[in-house]
Amino acid sequence: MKTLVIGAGKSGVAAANFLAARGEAVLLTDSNAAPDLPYPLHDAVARAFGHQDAALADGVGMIVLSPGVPRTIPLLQQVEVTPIPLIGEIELAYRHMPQGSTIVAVTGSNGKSTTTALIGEILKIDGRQPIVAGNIGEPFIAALDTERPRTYVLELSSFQLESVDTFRADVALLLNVTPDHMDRYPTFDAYAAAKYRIFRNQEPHDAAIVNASDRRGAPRESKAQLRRFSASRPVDEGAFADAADLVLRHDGNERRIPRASLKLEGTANVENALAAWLAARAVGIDDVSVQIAFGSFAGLPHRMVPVRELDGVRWINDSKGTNVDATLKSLESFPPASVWLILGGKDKAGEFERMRKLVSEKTRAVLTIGAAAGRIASALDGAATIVAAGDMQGAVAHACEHAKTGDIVLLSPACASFDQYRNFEHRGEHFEELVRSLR
Ligand code: UMA
Repeated sequence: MKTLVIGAGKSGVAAANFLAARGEAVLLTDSNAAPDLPYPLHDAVARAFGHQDAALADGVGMIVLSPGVPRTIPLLQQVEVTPIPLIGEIELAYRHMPQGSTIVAVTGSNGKSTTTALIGEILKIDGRQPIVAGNIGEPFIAALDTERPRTYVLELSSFQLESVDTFRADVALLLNVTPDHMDRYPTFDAYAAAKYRIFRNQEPHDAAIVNASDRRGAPRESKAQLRRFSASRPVDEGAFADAADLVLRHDGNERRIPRASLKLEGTANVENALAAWLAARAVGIDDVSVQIAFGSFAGLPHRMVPVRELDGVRWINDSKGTNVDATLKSLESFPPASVWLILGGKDKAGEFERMRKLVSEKTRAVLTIGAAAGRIASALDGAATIVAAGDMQGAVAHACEHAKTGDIVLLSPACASFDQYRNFEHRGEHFEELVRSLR
């Protein structure tokens, strides 16, 4: 029986190619008649582009769903009554992963890409040759080594976690849960529940790493060993920051790494580093490798990247600030009344009202762009000067004309990018390009 793969983006094309290369019959569908295929498609993959009706499921033994495609699409509602198993690309890869492989899985509303990359860096320095994949870029199925056991560091989004089933992480990290993707989930609890699936199937020898300030912690039924991290208070079994040190406590032993050896800045990154250290410990990595990686890891593109200083104005690309909490964290680090903040993009039903206090304290003006501009303007009405800039070019031009020495122009849009861009990287690159061409 053939497999139906829904969505011809990175995950779908990688899944279809993987199955076709194994000689399995695959039908790949996309609602777009001419999807922009991210990789060349295997010749043996049948295509149904431009329509997604229930007839596509005829003679299908399994459905592989792309993370960006919600379960509410008519095709899936129609096949819901038939017992066709539905999985995601993460589950598919897991089922084909050689025995003896190790999975470190990272989720959270913010910080997951940085933490995933940092754990990858630590493992690399320790000589582990890890494979870093998932939401961070290359799909798990495309990165899978079917020949020999490897250590995988996977960034997993709530979308990807919705469709895992037998998947089990040796080490599962939940960094934080704050509202995001409220256009996809009916309630915050539904979104949080998807994130908690990262702890699914964990066994007593596995580790569950959670934020000590998250009142939910790990699920009550979890058998895994619980480790907590906190940037603000000591924890007994876990990692925390005190004045000058990062501290890890386990089984009555305590190890310290000077906080100053961490190259990344900001409280959010202290939490990410503590979580990464706990993950590294859980897979048997030496603390020396952790400290070296803390000192060398400079962060990822599109996250608080200083692009340029021009006439005393600093331009910063934080295009990865795709939800309200990410933008709030970024904004925190600047002096009062210094920031020209570019906000907007595809509206994910974010609660922009929660930004009123910090925006009124930190910004000179808010420059709105994209589809969410109207909602942002009404949510922040009276808290800041709002300029309807329309698009990125308009925002950059306005900031360039009005910003004075000592000001900061920050792109941290608190929205997804898909109304005007392919993804947040594309948006960040456009911003950097516009900023570099300023004279
Ligand atoms: N499509 C349909 N039917 C629909 C809706 C969409 O066929 O009803 C098609 C679209 O026309 C498009 C394809 O589905 O051709 C897109 O699939 P996708 O949105 O799942 O995107 P992929 O390219 O497969 O990328 C996905 C992740 N994207 C999303 O979850 C939205 C990527 O995360 C991830 O890097 C990649 O898999 C590899 O694992 C990006 C992301 O934005 C970075 N993630 C969100 C986030 O971080 O906030 C969750």
